Amino acid sequence: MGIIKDRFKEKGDALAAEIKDLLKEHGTTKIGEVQLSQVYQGMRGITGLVTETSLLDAQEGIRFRGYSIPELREKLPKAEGGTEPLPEGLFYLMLIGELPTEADVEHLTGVWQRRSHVPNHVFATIEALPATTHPMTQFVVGIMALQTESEFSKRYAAGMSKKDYWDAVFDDSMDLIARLPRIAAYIYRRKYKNGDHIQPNGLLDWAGNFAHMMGYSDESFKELMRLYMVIHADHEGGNVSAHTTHLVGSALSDPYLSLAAGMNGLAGPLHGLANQEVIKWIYEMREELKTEAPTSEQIADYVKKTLEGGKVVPGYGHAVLRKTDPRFTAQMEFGKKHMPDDPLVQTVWNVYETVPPILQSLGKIKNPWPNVDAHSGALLVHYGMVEYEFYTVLFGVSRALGVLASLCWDRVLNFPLERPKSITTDLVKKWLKGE
Ligand code: AMX
Repeated sequence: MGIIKDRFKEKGDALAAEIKDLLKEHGTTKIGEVQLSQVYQGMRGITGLVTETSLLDAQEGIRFRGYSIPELREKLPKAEGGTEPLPEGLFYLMLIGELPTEADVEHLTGVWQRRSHVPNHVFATIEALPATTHPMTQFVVGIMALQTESEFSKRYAAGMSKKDYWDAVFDDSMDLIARLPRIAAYIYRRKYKNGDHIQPNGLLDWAGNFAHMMGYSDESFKELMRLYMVIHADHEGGNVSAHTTHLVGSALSDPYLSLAAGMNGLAGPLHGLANQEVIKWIYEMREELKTEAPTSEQIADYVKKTLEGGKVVPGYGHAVLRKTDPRFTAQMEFGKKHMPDDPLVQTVWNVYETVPPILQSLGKIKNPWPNVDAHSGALLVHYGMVEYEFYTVLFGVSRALGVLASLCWDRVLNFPLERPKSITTDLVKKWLKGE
């Protein structure tokens, strides 16, 4: 643990010094203009955040520290006998800014294994909720129950120096990441498998062990989890889950409080919940059409019906991206390799052929292409994980990697409390009248 923490601090101090110089020289440089419409329309296109872990290009998709998803699938270390990247490696890359060696990844696997113990009161708190409670609610309650373990809040109460904030946030982030798979798997087995829980396997990697604890022993499901945990981890800083975690963390709320806040945002249907909505939408379509393999014409009719009902087609569109999401493509490649004949997966591909031209023809949708959520559910169903309400929890476990790596950076760079200015429409009217 010491090694990675020291490396992080070294990188953090170096960048903090660079930023100081940069602001001294260029602090008053203008980097953009803001139009009134942007203020009213979700701040789209306004640059207002620094997030070091990843950067989104509207055409190319996400790059983590400069590496695209196909590059990561090639360059990051793999599990023995596997071909998909290990999420430990991606976390190392986001945190340190350099590709890890096999030894770095092995080290992180060991650190997370050693820190993965979840105290009993967390399970008892989850048990206090009705089993019917949405898995995302159970997940957030579990994270909040775990907040009793926060080093940051204990050290802050004891008068920790400002200089040490990063250190406590780092420790909390590592503990949280190590423990989340156990909490998530507990919720899964509680809600869907009669509370028949599976003990962790200390010989497995982080994602492999997560698959194991959920009850999936198939080697290719473990590979899917490794890929899934990598591609959902981060999508620069402005998305709801990343931005919320960062914002709440800026109040010096500890990583448990900050992550729980971000996860509440991920639970929204326009954000992380879209993956459950996609599979629900496909199931409803199959039921209505009474076929497992709807034709392109049938899909097109169903899409039109969805739109006429005033609903969005889930899994399509994006606030920033303007092309097919490379995270969709990575999952399509996984599907082509492991389950090319699966009818549900084929329906996802058929929807991909059919939906974009229809959305495009409406003229108002900025991105008619699929996002990450359009594919993930069908792959999970293939392995028997049909409980689609749970899918956003998987997304959340993965997203913790990115938002917590970023939170470590926020504190090592000493970012201040976030507090943008808001206005009233009355004030806008006065401005426009020149008052
Ligand atoms: N189906 C139908 N209409 C859509 C649409 C879709 N998939 N995507 C966008 N639109 C509509 C919007 O609702 C909006 O309509 P309005 O003007 O009548 O209100 C119009 O097209 C313009 O929207 P936009 O500028 O293209 O998108 P946005 O930045 O406002 O929203 C997003 C982006 C993702 C919320 C939107 O595309 C959407 O609702 N998609 C479906 C839900 C989804 O897949 N979300 C997951 C996103 C990825 C993630 O966070 N996991």
